[in-house]
Amino acid sequence: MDDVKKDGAVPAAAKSIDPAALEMLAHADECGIETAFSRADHMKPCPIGESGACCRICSMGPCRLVGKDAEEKTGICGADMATIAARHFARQVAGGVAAHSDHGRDMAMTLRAVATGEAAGYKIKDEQKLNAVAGYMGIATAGREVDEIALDVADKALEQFGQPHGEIVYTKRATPKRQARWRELGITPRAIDREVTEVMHRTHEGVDLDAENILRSALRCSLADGWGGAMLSTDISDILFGTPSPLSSEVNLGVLKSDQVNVVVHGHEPTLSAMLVEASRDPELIAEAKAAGAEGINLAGICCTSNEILMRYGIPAAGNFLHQELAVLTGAVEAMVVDVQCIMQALGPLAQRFHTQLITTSPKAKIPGAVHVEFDEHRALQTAAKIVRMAIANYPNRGPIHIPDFHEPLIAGFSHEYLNYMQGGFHRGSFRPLNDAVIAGRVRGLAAVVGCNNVRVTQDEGIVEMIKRFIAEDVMVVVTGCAATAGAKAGYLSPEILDSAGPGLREVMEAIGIPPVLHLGSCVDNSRILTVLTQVATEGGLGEDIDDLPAVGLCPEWMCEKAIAIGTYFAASGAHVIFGVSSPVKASSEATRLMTEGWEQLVGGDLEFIPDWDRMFARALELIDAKRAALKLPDYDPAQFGDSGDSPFFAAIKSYLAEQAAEQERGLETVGAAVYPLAEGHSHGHGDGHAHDHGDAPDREGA
Ligand code: BF8
Ligand code: SF4
Repeated sequence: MDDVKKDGAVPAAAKSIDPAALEMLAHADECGIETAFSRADHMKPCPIGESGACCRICSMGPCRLVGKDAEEKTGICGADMATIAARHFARQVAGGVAAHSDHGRDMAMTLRAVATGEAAGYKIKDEQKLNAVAGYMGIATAGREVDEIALDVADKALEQFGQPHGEIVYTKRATPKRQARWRELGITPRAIDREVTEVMHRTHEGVDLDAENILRSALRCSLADGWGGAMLSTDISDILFGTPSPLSSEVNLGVLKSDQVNVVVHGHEPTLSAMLVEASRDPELIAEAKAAGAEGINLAGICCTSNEILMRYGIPAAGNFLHQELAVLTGAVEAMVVDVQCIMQALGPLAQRFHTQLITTSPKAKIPGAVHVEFDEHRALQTAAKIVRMAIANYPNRGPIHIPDFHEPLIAGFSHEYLNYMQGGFHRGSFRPLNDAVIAGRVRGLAAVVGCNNVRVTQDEGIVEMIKRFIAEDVMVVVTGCAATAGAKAGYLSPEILDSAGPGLREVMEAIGIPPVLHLGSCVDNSRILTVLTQVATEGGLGEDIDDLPAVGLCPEWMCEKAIAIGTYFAASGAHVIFGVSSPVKASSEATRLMTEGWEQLVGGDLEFIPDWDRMFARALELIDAKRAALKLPDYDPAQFGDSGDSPFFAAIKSYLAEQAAEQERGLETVGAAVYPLAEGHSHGHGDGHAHDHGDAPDREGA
């Protein structure tokens, strides 16, 4: 943000590193239309609220502690800066946990409806995952019907929200050391709703007034997300829609089609978007689209619902959070279908300036200017078909369109299960090759680059900078959420990117057969990262727990409360976490100290805020190398590994993609196909009902 002009406006070129976004922002200017990017020029963040120095918990305030001696001041009730900042932070955690976990609850309700035969259109697509989840929950599987097991799993999942006694069952999936530490500190989460409620209670006026204690409750609450709501969400989505395995697709606004009915799904839950996948492939509806003058129906996604259907069906991603308005601005979107979270109210008035129908679908989320078509899992397919028909009927209303011609190929669809499989085969899954590579120093460490876009920083810049620098330094990267989309738009999720990886990382990724940047899914799928890190920690040779690992979590462009909840549960699970943008507790040196040194002592992980990309990256490497030193691993030395050249494996992917590009030139649809060399022999279905065992031709159906 060094580029802010005197009038507060950010120069156009500094708004995004994505050429598609810049083209659309210029187009918006020509049309005289505002976007979040231009509104941010006229709306500076309030420095008091931004730094955590504003308390509006009761109506004697709002109390704002400002000035040089702000940290010596108190609010009217006597609350000091540390309490005020910690209280606000804890409420952000609770907000994020509530959002993710309510999503998880909806998934459990859908699973229950499927198990009882009330949700036509859905089915259990991954029985293996169902059995694994039943195992974690202590539910018997031997000799039982799938629906019986699924009903018990759904009920057990729902119990996690409000059980009166005990601990959240998935906390048992953490290392024994971690579980013991949580118990000792009294931060093992008990029930999801209870932890959210308790934070809201403690941070009510006049309850918990000790910043350390407030932040401890935030740790506990966040764990109810990471090892509760989010993890349940991921698992149940895998059960219902299939555990992801690699497939190819495309990303950016150029995936919208000038001659097709474009339906864009935006939001978070896969229940609706997965049904829209089915509807958009329905021959009857495709015929109706053709009758309306279109060549077909094109489904694309924004935000995390996009990640859900990208990971399992290869549906292309139109973009991340800051692309939502830009998609409508193309004039080519017949329907934008939204459910919950990260949906800007601005879409309402914006859609009205185009022919785009904005369709809200959740009873929890309505928007002025939108049409509401309520979705419920009992009539899912009919609702999806109705929505697609609305889009088709809208196609003739199109005005001029402007679709920027930017679309990048990408590989997505990595899951914990798939990584296990790649490293040990289907029956002897393992993380041994990766652990050995880290121990030897071929792979310097692991980094998760996750989270949002935020209009206060150049779109995608921090995310892409971190990914680029990490892989060049032989750090393996996993990505989720809008960060994954950012990385993909910049080309970092394409196999070509192996050429940008350091020599050690390159050699190992070729040997294991995975790219250096792995798309693990949506934001609830950050729980996959917890599972991966736990397995790396228990595999042997890298300590015993997550806080022993040379690993960091980064959220360069965080925007919402969910990101804060995620950062906090990673810290509570032992990871060092660095966020960008600005610190919501900056005003309090005490709260800042508690969340860094304080949490490191308590849980081995911490949460820092470093807005500068160079400093963020330097700090991340420092943390990785310090863990390597503590484990007495050899120093990382890039010179000791040579160029390995292309493995036959990657050569196969490259020729596959080249072939796809050629087919695309010939006008054939190729996105959404299984990445064959990667998926070969892997027996998980893609959730689209087409398992592709052993060496079939790539699955082109539905593409
Ligand atoms: O849950 S990364 S902007 S879309 S909050 Fe929202 Fe942030 Fe995107 Fe996904 Ni996650
Ligand atoms: Fe002010 Fe205390 Fe009320 Fe907060 S709770 S607004 S600090 S009086």
